[in-house]
Amino acid sequence: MRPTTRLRAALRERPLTHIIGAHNPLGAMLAVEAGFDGIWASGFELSAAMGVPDASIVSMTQHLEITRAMAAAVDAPVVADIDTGFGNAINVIHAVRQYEAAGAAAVVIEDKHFPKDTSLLAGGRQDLVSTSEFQGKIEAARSARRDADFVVVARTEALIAGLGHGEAMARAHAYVAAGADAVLVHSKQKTPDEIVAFARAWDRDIPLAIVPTAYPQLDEAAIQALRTVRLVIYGNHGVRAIVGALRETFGQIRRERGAAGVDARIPSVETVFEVQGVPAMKRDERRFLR
Ligand code: SPV
Ligand code: MG
Repeated sequence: MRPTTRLRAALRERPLTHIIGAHNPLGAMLAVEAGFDGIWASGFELSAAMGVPDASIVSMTQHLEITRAMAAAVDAPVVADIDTGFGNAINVIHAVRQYEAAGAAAVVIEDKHFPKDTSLLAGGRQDLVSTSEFQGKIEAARSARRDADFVVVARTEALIAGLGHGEAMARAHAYVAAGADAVLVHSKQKTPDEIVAFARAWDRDIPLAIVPTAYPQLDEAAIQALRTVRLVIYGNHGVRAIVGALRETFGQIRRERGAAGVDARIPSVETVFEVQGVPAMKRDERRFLR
């Protein structure tokens, strides 16, 4: 089954689909190995990996090529975080065609102005485009897709921008009217209250998606009990784990002036061989190298 069809069916039929952020094929492969249903091609993760803020600094081409590489590395659906769509509705048309051709199963487009600022930053610039302008972007995304199963997710940042439940709900309804296949509602509150209130009030047969980074206490059992949220995105746990692991290991090698202390506690070179597909290459060598 195509990843687009698989994702669409999962959102329709399964109580909860869970995906996690990655910014390279290795991360995508480890996510699938861990049992995730798909990959979140996170703009925040890739920006951090490139050493720059998540503020429309990484180009569409850079994000597109990483998305393509991840989609080629795993069978699981890749959900592309395309921020604002890199401009207006015309940029969205171009982006959707490119991401679909790159093997993404879905795009998530958010209703902030381009250039954007990252959502979880205290005091970040969170200015939204008008509801009508964003409806045009969703309609443009729908019209640009070639595979009817390619999923277009509309993301509202109304709660992030502090505009409140009413505005978030009005925008979500407007985005569904424009043809969104799902609505991502994001929050940076440290408690899940505003997301829970939104999910309980949601009365459309269109799945909600959430990113429970700021409120991790809302676990999957609680999310599933809400019934209206059918996609959970773990946004940035991979890159945060990497920052911690690299600091710890690099620091220890410098402090101890040698690698003996870290050697036993970090994965072996053989483990990395396994992950990067060396056993399959060896089988191919035996078969094909004459
Ligand atoms: C990302 O992972 O790039 C996201 C989620 O968009 S967040 O960083 O929480 O905005
Ligand atoms: Mg993002």
